Amino acid sequence: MSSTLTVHHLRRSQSERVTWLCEELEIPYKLVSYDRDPQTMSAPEDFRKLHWAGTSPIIEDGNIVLAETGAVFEYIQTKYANGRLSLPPTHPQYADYLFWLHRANGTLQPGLINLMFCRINGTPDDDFGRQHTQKRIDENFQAMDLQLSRFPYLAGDEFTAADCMTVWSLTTLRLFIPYGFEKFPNIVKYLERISQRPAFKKALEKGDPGLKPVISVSPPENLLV
Ligand SMILES: N[C@@H](CCC(=O)N[C@@H](CS)C(=O)NCC(=O)O)C(=O)O
Repeated sequence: MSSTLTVHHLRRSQSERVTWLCEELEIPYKLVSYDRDPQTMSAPEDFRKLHWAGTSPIIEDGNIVLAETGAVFEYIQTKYANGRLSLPPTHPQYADYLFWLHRANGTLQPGLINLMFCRINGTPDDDFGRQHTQKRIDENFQAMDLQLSRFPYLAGDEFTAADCMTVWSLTTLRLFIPYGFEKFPNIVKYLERISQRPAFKKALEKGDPGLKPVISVSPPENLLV
């Protein structure tokens, strides 16, 4: 298959999900990588000027420039995947597929980022907003662990884009906010399985050379913020 797709990848960021998706789909793409500003951890100016959103991921395809992971996934899946890595509405696990595909960016990511800022700002543990967000995240991990005790992947028996969408929040994001999975053995086993996938390894090698997948039970020690 030919493609004119360029993935603009900010290292140590959630655009890891897009390079991984492309590797799983075996789509040809051009990868352009950028480093975060070491002081602010923001995207550099040459990345920010690609799209007003200035956030990673950003893709280019012909004269289209697109940001926002959910939109980028839908674009790639619709234009280049021909149904691969998604489940059709007739599939018995279609609803699970949709739920976990959207749960990652709709609830999990915003919650975890909120907790990251609480930590950076020194928000007290008993702050109402912090407690509320923590409860949501704990419930999410519990539900995810239960699902993964029944099935090998989030949508069920098949590996799908819902896995590509979610794993970053369970791995590399932990370099920014330390949380462990001591209470969630099925998430840990799932991450071990995922880390063995050739496309996952390839995406990390290409986009974030030297980054060891953060799949440990306990939080990583060398945080980036
Ligand atoms: N909801 C957005 C969030 C994107 C986002 O915040 N990306 C972070 C990287 S993990 C970013 O670009 N940070 C650098 C910056 O804001 O300068 C998406 O899924 O694309």
